[in-house]
Amino acid sequence: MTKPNLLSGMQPSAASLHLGNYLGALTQWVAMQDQFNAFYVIVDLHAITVPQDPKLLLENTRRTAAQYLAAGLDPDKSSLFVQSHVPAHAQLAWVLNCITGFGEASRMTQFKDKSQKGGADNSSVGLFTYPILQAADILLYQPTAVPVGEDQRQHLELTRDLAMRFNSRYGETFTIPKAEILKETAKIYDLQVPTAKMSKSAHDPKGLINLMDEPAQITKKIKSAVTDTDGDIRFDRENKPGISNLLGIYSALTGEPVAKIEAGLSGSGYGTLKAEVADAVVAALEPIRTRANELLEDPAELDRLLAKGAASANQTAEKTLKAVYANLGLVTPV
Ligand code: ATP
Ligand code: LTN
Repeated sequence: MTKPNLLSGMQPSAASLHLGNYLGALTQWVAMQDQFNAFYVIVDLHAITVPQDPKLLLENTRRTAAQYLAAGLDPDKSSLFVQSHVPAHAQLAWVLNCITGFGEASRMTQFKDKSQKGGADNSSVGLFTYPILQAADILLYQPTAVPVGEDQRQHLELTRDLAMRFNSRYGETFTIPKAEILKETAKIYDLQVPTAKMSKSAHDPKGLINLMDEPAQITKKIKSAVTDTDGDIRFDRENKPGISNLLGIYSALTGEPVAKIEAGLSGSGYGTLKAEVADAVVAALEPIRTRANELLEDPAELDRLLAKGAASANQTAEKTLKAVYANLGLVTPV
């Protein structure tokens, strides 16, 4: 039986992914590779909707790819590729731009948030049409499932609306995709501000654990994590956010339920909890960092793996784009 298709995407926006990206998204993507024919795209064309330093964009795209491969995305099972290597993304985006209402695009809250921060005059038209390019990313691969965080729900709704609109105007062309919202329980918080989600835009780098951090750095950050003064190792997100975050990280990494971890550590101090969490994080991330660095030392091999992903993605994407053009009434070139 053929497996259903799946697509997800990530921006190449930092030199390192963080523990939240890893536990909240990446480990779930890795787990989904067996049940699905998965396409994972590094969206460099989305990244340029805001100003980018070309050198950093180039470096971060390779670094992002290396970390995904190192964490277990298997190029023999899934297609990992760079968006700009598959021209059909930009081509389908144009078509979808032409069936999206101006008001409809104006209602996207991510654009409103991002453009308010930078001021309307500093926002590009590309940022405005970002969700339409995202719809193209998805619809080209006819996926049934699109695993994303809660913040992407509105973009997925737009994608579904555009797919249904195109199908009803021009005939069945697209599979209607469904958002698979990633587990809220896998949410990781900042070590210094444990009520805020761990984010690469954190003000204090001490709150952020990067996949590419050295073990000593990781241990130091966990040992200086903010806790509380009551001395109890107990999960209570509201009153004990720091301890709850450490327990959540420990549980996500070891697969042990929080209650069992609490019981095992009853009577111990916060120092013991921190030491155990630090060991678990280092043990999980060290092989990933090592493998990612190996891949980065051999850019030719990395580029070869990305070319293999792009070849497979191009095949599927081209087929969809051909059907779209034909159904629209564009003359097929001989
Ligand atoms: P930023 O750091 O700018 O807020 P981000 O780190 O959230 O960005 P994204 O590219 O938006 O990164 O997210 C990539 C994936 O990682 C998404 O699926 C998102 O849900 C997940 N993710 C991001 N941060 C966390 C977190 N703290 N805990 C769990 N999952 C997270
Ligand atoms: N907008 C998404 C990244 C993204 C994406 C996609 C996710 C671009 N294209 C297609 C899923 C499917 C984000 O900011 N996380």
